Formats: sequence, structure tokens, C-alpha cells
Amino acid sequence: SYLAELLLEKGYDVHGLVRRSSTGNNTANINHVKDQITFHYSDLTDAANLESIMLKVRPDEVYNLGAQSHVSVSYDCPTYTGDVNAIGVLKLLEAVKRLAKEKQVKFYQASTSELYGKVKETPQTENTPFYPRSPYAVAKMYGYWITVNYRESFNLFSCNGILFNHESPRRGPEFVTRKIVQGLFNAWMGDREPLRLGNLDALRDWGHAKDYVEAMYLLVQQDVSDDYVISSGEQHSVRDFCDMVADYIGIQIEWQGEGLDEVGIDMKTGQRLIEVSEEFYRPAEVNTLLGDCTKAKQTLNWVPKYSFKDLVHEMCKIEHNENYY
Ligand code: F7E
Repeated sequence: SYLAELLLEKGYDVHGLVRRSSTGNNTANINHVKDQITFHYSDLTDAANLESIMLKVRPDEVYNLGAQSHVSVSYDCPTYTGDVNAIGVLKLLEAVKRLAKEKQVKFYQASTSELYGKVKETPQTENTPFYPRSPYAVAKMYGYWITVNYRESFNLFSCNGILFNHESPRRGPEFVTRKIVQGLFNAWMGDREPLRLGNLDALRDWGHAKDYVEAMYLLVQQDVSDDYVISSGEQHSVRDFCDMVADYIGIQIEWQGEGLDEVGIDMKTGQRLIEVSEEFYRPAEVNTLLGDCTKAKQTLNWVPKYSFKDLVHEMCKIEHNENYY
């Protein structure tokens, strides 16, 4: 939705692909710009449909942000995740290649810091070897390399943004940042049920999605296609994120115990705010991610505007307003 907004602001004619749903479409994040976008029923698993839309719309730029994007869910739906996140990219690239015979078309692939998985070095750069740790990341690895391969084999303009975690108030509540914001606001509003989380020690490099769509756009505006790390360059744990949200609300959390027995207690009232549940642990965890985006800053002149604190505070502010009014 942030990318659609950015492109509309720049005067683009924006087209989007929609998967059909029997209960109506999930358009909450784009309702305010929906009338300015042309939608096409589609699915990344449907090659014929992708080619026909490509030849009908004849876009100048194609941004592939479509994916089964939840790492945990990729263990439940590994084949579907592979079909969409790996072979879906190939199908889209085939359609782009077909159109490229007739006109210039640029392709952007949303690659991910999950490719680094069990990290080989810190911080991670464009040259750090990959070690994916989930069906999601393994499928995304295919998407990354097929994008490189079509550039090198067919001279297509096809680039990868290796994006570290990007969050915002629009983030789905099944991802940890939004889950924490929602959970702690619910506690503040009187909910006595503790928020149940998985690995509190996981370290992530969290940036704001609004900054990251600027980087995607800049990648596509280059003369030569290439791959870039997009990150904040700062690392925080899941526990830090909880503390930052609590601080905004005006609660102080005291952490007690370790591992599965760890709990977060409201220092003032003694209420148990957070507890750890094995249910949210991953079969193979990515313990630490930290990006080095020097190349993007130097080559693209990309300048992120949000600090970690700005990001958390914006998420809290919007959550607060929605609860309050
Ligand atoms: O987990 C830990 C969890 O689900 C972050 C996607 O956009 O970014 C995202 O993937 C960390 C992990 O995001 C809970 O174990 C603890 O270590 O918010 P997440 P993610 O897996 O990093 C990358 C760049 C993508 O490409 C993905 O598409 O937080 N964690 N407790 C938890 N995570 C969740 N979801 N829920 C918990 O209760």
C-alpha cells in the first residue's frame, strides 16, 4: 500500500493483482487509494493469466511484492509457499521476458534478509553467503537467484532488494511487532490475559515500510540493474521491542525467569503482561539479523527517515488512536 501511494504521488498509472476471495477482498490498507488503482484478478501460480495481464497492461515497471510472507506459516504450507515464492517469480519473469521483446520493462523482486538465516557474518552485505532456515527462505532464495539469472541470461532489467524487516501501523497482527503493540495496548485497556510470545531473544533489524518502498523505487530508476541490501543498520531484540512499547504507554516491565519460564511483569501493579509459549517458537530460528546498506546509501542516495524509536512510536500512536476514539 505504501508503494502504491508513492507511485500514485509520482503520477504513475498503478495496476495491482488481486486473488479472488469468496468473502470479499482484504483491502483495508489501500481503501484510501483504491479508486485510483486498476485491479486485475490474478494469482502468482497462474502463468497464463500473468502473461495475458502483462501483454494487456504493458507496464514500464513491475514490482513483485507478492508472497506467502509468514515464516511460521511456511512450515504449515511448504508446497504452496514454494509455488508462490519461488516458481511464482519464475512465472512472472517469463511474462516480463515476453513483454521485453516488444518494449523496455523493469522488474523488481522483493528479496529478504531471511536469506541470510543462520548468518555467516555480521553485519550482512550483498556479498554475505546465504543460509536459509525455513521453507519461506528457501523459496525466496530461488526467487532471488532466478531474478539474477534472468538478468544475466536475457539481459533483462531485473533487480533484488534484499529487505530487512520492515514494519508499520499497517503490519498484520500475526507478525511480532504489531502483535506486541496490540497486546500491550489491550493490557493497558484492562485485558488481564497475558500476551503470549515466542523467542524473546531473537534480534532483528527493523525499519519502516514507508522508507523501504522509496528504496524499491530508487532501485528501479537505476540505468543498470543490481542487488541491494536495504536495512536500518540497528539491531534490537523482541524483548527490547516490548520495552519500547511499554515505555510509550507508561508501563515498566520487569523481566523474570528464563527461556520458556520467562515472564514480563508490570512493575507497578504486578500484572503478568507477557509470557513465553512454545507455540510461537520456530522449528529452526533465525537468531540474529543486522544489515549493512552502505551500497544502497552510496549508489541510490537512499536516506531512511524513521529511527527505530520513530517507528515504534508511530505504531503505538495509531494503535492508541484506534483504541481511544
Ligand atoms: O518474527 C520472533 C520470531 O514473524 C520476528 C516477514 O515480513 O521479515 C518478516 O519475517 C522474530 C522472529 O518476522 C513471536 O521467532 C517471537 O525471530 O515478525 P516476525 P520474520 O520472521 O522476521 C522478513 C524480512 C520477511 O521476509 C518476512 O516475510 O520475532 N517472535 N515471538 C515472534 N514472531 C511472531 N510472528 N510471533 C510471536 O509471537
